[in-house]
This record gives sequence, C-alpha cells and structure tokens, in this order.
Amino acid sequence: MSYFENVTKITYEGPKSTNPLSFKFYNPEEVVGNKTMEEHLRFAVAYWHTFTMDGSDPFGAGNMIRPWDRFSGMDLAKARVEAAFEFFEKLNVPFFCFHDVDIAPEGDNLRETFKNLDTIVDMIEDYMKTSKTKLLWNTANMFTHPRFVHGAATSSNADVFAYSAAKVKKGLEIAKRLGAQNYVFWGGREGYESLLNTDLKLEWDNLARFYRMAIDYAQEIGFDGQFLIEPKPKEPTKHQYDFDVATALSFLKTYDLDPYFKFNIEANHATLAGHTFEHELRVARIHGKLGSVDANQGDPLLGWDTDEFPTDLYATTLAMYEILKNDGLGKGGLNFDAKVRRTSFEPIDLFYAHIAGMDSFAIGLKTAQKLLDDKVLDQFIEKRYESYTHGIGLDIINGDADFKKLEAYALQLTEVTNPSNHLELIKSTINQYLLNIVHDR
Ligand code: XLS
Ligand code: CA
Ligand code: CA
Repeated sequence: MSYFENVTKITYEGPKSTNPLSFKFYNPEEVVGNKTMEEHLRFAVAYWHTFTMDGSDPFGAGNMIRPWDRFSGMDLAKARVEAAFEFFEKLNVPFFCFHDVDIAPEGDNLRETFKNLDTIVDMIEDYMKTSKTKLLWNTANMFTHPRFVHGAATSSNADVFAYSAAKVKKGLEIAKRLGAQNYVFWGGREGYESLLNTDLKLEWDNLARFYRMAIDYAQEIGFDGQFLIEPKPKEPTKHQYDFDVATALSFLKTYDLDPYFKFNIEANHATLAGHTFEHELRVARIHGKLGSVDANQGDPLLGWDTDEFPTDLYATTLAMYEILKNDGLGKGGLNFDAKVRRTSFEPIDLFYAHIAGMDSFAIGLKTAQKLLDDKVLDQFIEKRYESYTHGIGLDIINGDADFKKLEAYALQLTEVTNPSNHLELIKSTINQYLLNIVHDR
C-alpha cells in the first residue's frame, strides 16, 4: 500500500536540475566545515502539519487532499503512520516530531486515550526498527480540547493540572520508549486573557511546580532526552508566560529550573514577539540554552502565526550562523513546524514544501559556514569593540575602573570621536556571499 505512488526517493541532483522532486542544494553527504549536511541540519517532519492538519481555518472547512483520510478513528491513525514512514523514507529525513493527539484519537476518557496511544506507539516502534528516521521530540497537546480553556499547568482548575500531569507523564514514557532526543513544553494556553481575574503569582508558582514534577519523573524513569521550552508571546492566549527566550529564562532562573532546560526556538514565534529569528537564537546561544529549532517563517503583512515553510535565504543564513556559532544543536534539530498554504492542497505539495525548506537551509548553512571561515562578521565586530582591548576600555573590562577613575579620564579628553560602523557594507557583503554560494563560485 502506497500513499505517494508517484514519488520515488528524493535525491540531490544539483542546482541545474529541473526535476521538482529533487534537492538542488541539500546534499546529505556533502561535508560543510566539520560535518555532513545531514549531521548539521538534522531535519524533522512535523506530524501535525503534514499528516493531521486538514487546511481548515476560521473561515473555511478542511480542503487538503490526503489519501489516508478515507479512513476514520483508529484506522485513520494507523493509515497516517503508514503514510508518515513512507514519506520520511522518500524524503530521506532523519527525524520527526509529534503531539500525543496527532498520532492517536482521544477516547471517551483518559484511560481509553492512553490505550489508543499505546496501540499507535507500538506500531510506530515497529516501523522505527527498520526506518532510519528517529524521534526528535514529542509533546503533549494541552490546548485544543475544551478542558484546557483556562490553561493546563496554569489552569485555575486543579483537576486540569492533574489531567495535564497525567498527559505529560504518559508523554515522557512514550519519549523514553521511542528514544526521543528531546521533550518539548510549549505553553499553548499557559497565559491569560485578562489580569482582572488572574492570580499571576499562583499560576507562575504552579507552572514551576509542574516543571519540577516533570524533571523528577523523567529522572525516575531514566529518560535522558533534553527538556525544551518553546517560547511564544501570544496566540492562543493574549499573553503567554513563555513570551520569549529572555522572559522564559528569567522564569526558569527565578525557580532554579534553568539547569534542566534549553529552548526550542520557532522563527514565527520570534517575529510575533517583535524580534528577529536570529535575535532569539542569539539570546539563547549566549546563555548556552540553544537546544532546537522550529524552522518556519511568518508573513510580515499578516502578523500572526502563519507557520510557512522557510524560503527566506537571508533568514536561513543568519539562523545557521547562530547554530554554527553554537557548535551545532546537540540533540536538537530543524523541525519543519510549517504547513503548506491552504491553496497547496495536493499530497505532492508536501514534498515540494519540504524540499523548499531543506534546500533553503542548505544554502543558509553553506553561506554561514563561509562567513564564519572568512571571519566576515567577526572582523567587523572585533573592530567595532576594539576600544575595550586596551587603555581605559581594558580597565573597564578587567574591573580596574570605578566612577572616580572614569571621571578623571573623561575630564582630560579633549573630544570624543566615534567611527562609522558601515552597516550597509556588511549587508552587501552578506549578499555577495549568498549569491556566490548559490552560483557555486
Ligand atoms: C504552536 C506551536 C506548537 C509547538 C508544539 O504555535 O508551534 O506547534 O511547536 O506544541
Ligand atoms: Ca512550534
Ligand atoms: Ca507556530
């Protein structure tokens, strides 16, 4: 049984190929710097957008043509697993990610839901024995069902806190069984609509209690994957607690939880927070907290979480620059938390979209590696901060200056001169590198 009959394994054919079902730039075996492209990029397919999502939006019904949709209930869940592993193999992708509800339907009660999950996890485990595709991360969906209307770990209802704990407990058991590299916490409704009826302190304390219990349970069962928090400022709630990396890090430090977590950074969430993708990656990186990436892009004209496949080469270059500076993503990867547009509804579009994303990151990787090798940005930065390498600047850095010493120094200055920082030159240099990579010069 095949769900993508007309597609054979996607291979690298190079930039001149006119075959839409081939990689033009992503060549898994090609060595860039010290690793192959496959090792650097660690691509993952997001189960929800690729096998579960039906294209519905607040104004329109589902319209995606998905051959497995002729089934329903558990048969549909099983068909999706078959389709998924066929897709992974044809795309030659090393990882996938899922929420509990993506892989198995919820039953009439939690016990039944867990039973459904067990059946599908058995099936996935079987497929994984012969597939090269591994589990990058799994997570619990604690935002779709009406019971999560007030949140999960931050719900005003203690029963929901308990229910959520049971879901994450199960998720960690699944993660351990399937050898997940990471476990993700995205606080879908962990936030508020209004402060008028919110006990902010209690909700934060409860979130910390919840994380602590998750850490304890992971240790108890010997799950050694990396815990990741995925920040997002809003959507679905007006204000989400894990607003951005800086906010979530300060939360973790306040509750002494920071040693146990890194961040899963999504491009579209960064832009929703009013940041660039590279800003969030940089903030996480300089704190040693860059764990994994949800590789997508938003639409600046729309301004909501559109989860588009990443095709902006400038953005993929700057993202890969941060990742290379981080010495890679460790257990993390580049997960395409991205969906085809509603107008791209044929099954084949799933391949086109992933190929577009993978090629875009391959170009980003090669360009970033070259920028690093040639120390392009490092040189500009070194020069810009040169005043801190000697004299009064070095005294400041070394802790050999105080206000009195600095006043004495400032008083004897006849005038202060500033150099230009040549930003446009830097941008055109990046363009030059990008174009040279694309044209293989
Ligand atoms: C939604 C989030 C979600 C997380 C996993 O905006 O991106 O899909 O990645 O729950
Ligand atoms: Ca995401
Ligand atoms: Ca998103």
